[in-house]
Amino acid sequence: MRSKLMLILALVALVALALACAPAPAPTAAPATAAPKPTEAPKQLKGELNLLCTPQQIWCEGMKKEFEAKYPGVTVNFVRLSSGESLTRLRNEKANPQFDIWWGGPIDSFIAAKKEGLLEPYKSPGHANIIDPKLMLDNDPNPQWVGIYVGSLGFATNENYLKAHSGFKAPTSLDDLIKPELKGQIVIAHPASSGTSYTFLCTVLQIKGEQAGWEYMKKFAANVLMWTKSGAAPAQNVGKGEAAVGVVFSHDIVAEMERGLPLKLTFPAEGTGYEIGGMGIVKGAKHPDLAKAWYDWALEAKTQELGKKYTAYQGLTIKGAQPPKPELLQVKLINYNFDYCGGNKKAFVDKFSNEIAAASLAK
Ligand code: S7P
Repeated sequence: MRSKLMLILALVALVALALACAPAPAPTAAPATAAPKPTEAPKQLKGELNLLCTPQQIWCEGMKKEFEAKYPGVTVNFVRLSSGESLTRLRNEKANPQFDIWWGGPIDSFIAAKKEGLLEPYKSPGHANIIDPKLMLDNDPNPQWVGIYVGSLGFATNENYLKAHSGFKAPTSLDDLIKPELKGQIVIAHPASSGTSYTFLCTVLQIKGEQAGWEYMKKFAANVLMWTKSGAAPAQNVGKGEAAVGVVFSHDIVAEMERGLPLKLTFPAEGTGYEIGGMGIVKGAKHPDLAKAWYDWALEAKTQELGKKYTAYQGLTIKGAQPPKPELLQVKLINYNFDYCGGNKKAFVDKFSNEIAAASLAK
């Protein structure tokens, strides 16, 4: 699976390069009755779309503006919530849904949402353009979620901490994170609120096996200074020098490095966990036509390429879309089992909250 994903991403990058270098086709006269381009906005689309947005605020704001520019009759109201919070919100609003579409955040939570009957099936024409439908699309005849990006977990280490501690090296394995020298020096989000942190938890359980994995998490928790709400926040905490190491999606670490924070990015040599960022229409959405319009639009190559404008550097899921930083997926990935992690999300989060975080927070 891992090597297949890397091969696919490499092929996509090659095709994109070939297309970029190809000579422009000779212009041809447009037929008098040319059909409108598929991306052209249907004039009748009007109303308010209520978007549950899980990626970073800057990207949510950017995509709202982009969609409103394409559909001038539509206003997008969005709330940015982390993955776990989003799931709780959808669960609590099941009888009277306030959101039309959920865009972004690892698909583990979408798989969990589907299991609870919180999503609506939708067969988008855009599904035909998914790079790897087996991996990136709900394999149900009536799919309820689709992948819109791909991202790998990394470690962010403060460069100044490295300079000041000559014997200390940036972590390159899970076991480096549980060394005594990192006591009180790690920041990560809480897996109950954050999809990033849940990806880390489920990565540990898969690499180590459940029993050893939970033992590992106890030792890991002893080194954690702070459990944040949002998954990307630890890159800022570490960049500001509040702790030595953060566990964050690598594209979020790179975005903070570009904003000038002194961070070093490393990966666990045994392989790292990764996310497929998801999207799904909320069951009982009050504006289903607008939700479908967003869904279709989000599966266009040009839309996916907008991410980099808003410092979102994930890999992309649509054929022909040029990934902004393909190197972030050229790392050793584990064979992450999304069904296992999505199906067990509630049980694993509850176990973590009751047995590990409670003890860690009581310190
Ligand atoms: O947009 C960046 C990103 O890291 O945000 C999502 C993240 O999981 C959402 O935050 P939480 O961890 O707080 O749930 C990722 O899907 C995405 O790549």
